Amino acid sequence: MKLLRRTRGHRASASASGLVAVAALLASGTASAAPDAGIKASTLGAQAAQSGRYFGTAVAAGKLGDGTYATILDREFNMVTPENEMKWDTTERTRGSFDFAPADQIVAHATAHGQRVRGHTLVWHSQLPGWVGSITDANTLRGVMNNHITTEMAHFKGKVYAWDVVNEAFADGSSGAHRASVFQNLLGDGFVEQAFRTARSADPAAKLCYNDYNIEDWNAAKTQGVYRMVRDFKSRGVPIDCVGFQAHFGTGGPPASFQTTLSNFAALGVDVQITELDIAQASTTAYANTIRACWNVARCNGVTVWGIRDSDSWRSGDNPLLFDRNGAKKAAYNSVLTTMGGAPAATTGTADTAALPGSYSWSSSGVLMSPKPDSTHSIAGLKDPSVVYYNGKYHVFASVASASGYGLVYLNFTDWSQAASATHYYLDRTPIGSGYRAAPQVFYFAPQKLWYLVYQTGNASYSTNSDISNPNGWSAPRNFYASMPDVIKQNIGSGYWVDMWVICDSGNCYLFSSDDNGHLYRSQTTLASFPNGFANTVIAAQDSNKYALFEASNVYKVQGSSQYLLLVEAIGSDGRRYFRSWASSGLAGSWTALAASEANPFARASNVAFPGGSWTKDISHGEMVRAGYDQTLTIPSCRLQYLYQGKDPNAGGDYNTLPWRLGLLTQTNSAC
Ligand code: 9MR
Repeated sequence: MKLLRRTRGHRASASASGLVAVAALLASGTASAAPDAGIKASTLGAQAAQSGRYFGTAVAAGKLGDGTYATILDREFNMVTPENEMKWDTTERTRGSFDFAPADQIVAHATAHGQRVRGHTLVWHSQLPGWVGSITDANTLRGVMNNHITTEMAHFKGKVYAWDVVNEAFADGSSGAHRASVFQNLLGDGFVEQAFRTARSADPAAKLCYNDYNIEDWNAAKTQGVYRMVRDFKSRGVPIDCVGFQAHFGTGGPPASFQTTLSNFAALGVDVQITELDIAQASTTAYANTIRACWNVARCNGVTVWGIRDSDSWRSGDNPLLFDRNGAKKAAYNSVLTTMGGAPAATTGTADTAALPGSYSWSSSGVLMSPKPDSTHSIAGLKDPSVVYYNGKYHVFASVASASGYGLVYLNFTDWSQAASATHYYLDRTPIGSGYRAAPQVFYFAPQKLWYLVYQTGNASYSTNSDISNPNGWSAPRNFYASMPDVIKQNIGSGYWVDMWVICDSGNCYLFSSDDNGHLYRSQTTLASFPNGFANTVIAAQDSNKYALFEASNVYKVQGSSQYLLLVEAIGSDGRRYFRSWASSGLAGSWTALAASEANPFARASNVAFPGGSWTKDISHGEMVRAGYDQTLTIPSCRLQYLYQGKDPNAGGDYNTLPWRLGLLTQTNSAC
């Protein structure tokens, strides 16, 4: 993003510079070798994702406020199962009166951190309120069961990836038959089929699973009973998508036949998952054998452990989990990670996690969004997009530029194919007001339950809103700083103070900005003080060639890893815009080159394919499509997408009147 009323473009001077200097970033190191295939991640979720799988955990709503617990949860796991909060005795304790508040808390946390949710469980004989158990009439029970399934699934529609529709319907022992329960006793074997059919109608997009324990041994009568039921369902078209194997194991771990069991079920045409894994005393071999059994079966698409620390376990006396009571990784953790193909992080200091590769290739869409001038807004360029996916929609904020200056616009749509037809809301008609407002960045600040829109006005400014989809809800601009920090005044030269960017970790928030003069600045405040208190402004990175470290910086947290990603827009030797990238293990840390040169860029016309026609040679100011939407700015570790501005390569003239349009890059060299 450029400053208002810039009259001079950069292309001539950039070409004159003739080359891009080798990065002279403060405290930079050497680029690590690009992993060419099979990246070794150092967290469970990121490594599972390398093979398209997930790694999940059971979560208790009451523990989300525990810092150690939440830190491990958000670092390691990309699927969560509410341990008790979606069960009948919580959600419908009295007939017809539903309480989803505890589960909503977990779902909100998961969504904000880019984690998917497994719904557990709709129909189960246990943790069932007394009033259901007292029903004596089949029709009443059928109605009650269907209503429970429909109401709960409707509430979480679009937010739950897979449901344990029925849990533990089969008896232990040698019968291979259903266990006694109020459902079985009044409705017979058919209650399971009824539940699955009702579930499919309630949320056709959710995966529907049957979940049980002691069905891991292929030779067990219970396993055979469940297998016959699934085979029968598949042969008659009863909707079932997956079978969950709880895997609550004794010290020896899984039975020898576990992999056979998983592959035999998968051969029926269902996905299989390990849904509640814990192993008494957590032997490394027992955990490795369990993971290997799943990884050897293509349709085994995820593992969930039943809790984080031993102290969180329902069988805590057995110390069955991957983290000890203090939250330290146990030997079993490293065993699981290496069995999946990952590499344990170094225990001390250094940038340990290589979640992202060292080189990139992309495919670009055509133009997805163009200016929509109206009677009071004549617009040349649509620029600087910020995007979050929230509540089933992409929400895009962007600059609109013209000879008369800069403003902001908002649009939303459900799918990229709908972007072109979205309505453009001009934010100068809201309390944000008119005048110089540009380069927006949007995120949800979870501690305050408020959306923030950060933008430049000459100062670094922000507005807040409780509803991202309501353009009129934004507050009037406020400034982060009383005035330009001294270090910027001293270094900005003839540049401009642009492109403010906020990102927070669990303790602090950081405000990055650029000066179009080769400096990236960083200020800091505490999470508790945000949005106030930004101070200690320092130069986070610099380059003696200002075009090599120009503007439009983005900083992200890589999901399931301890890696942060820095992108900075540069102007290449051909005068075209492109992005360079660096990684760090901390937001205030030093940045190590990732894909940071013109020859090995993060995103440049040279590593982007344009299947629909090459409409731009500039890959300029934009934002990654995030995995979540909160202040941690978490992005996925694979299949990255970047919304950017590009323009007709033949267009020229005053910078503010260039015909910028928005397009989407999708990573094509992802290992997963
Ligand atoms: O871990 C759960 C524990 O907190 C509850 O008290 C218990 C109540 O039955 O349920 C535990 O989770 C169970 C899961 O829902 C179904 N499979 C067996 C799990 C361990 O008992």
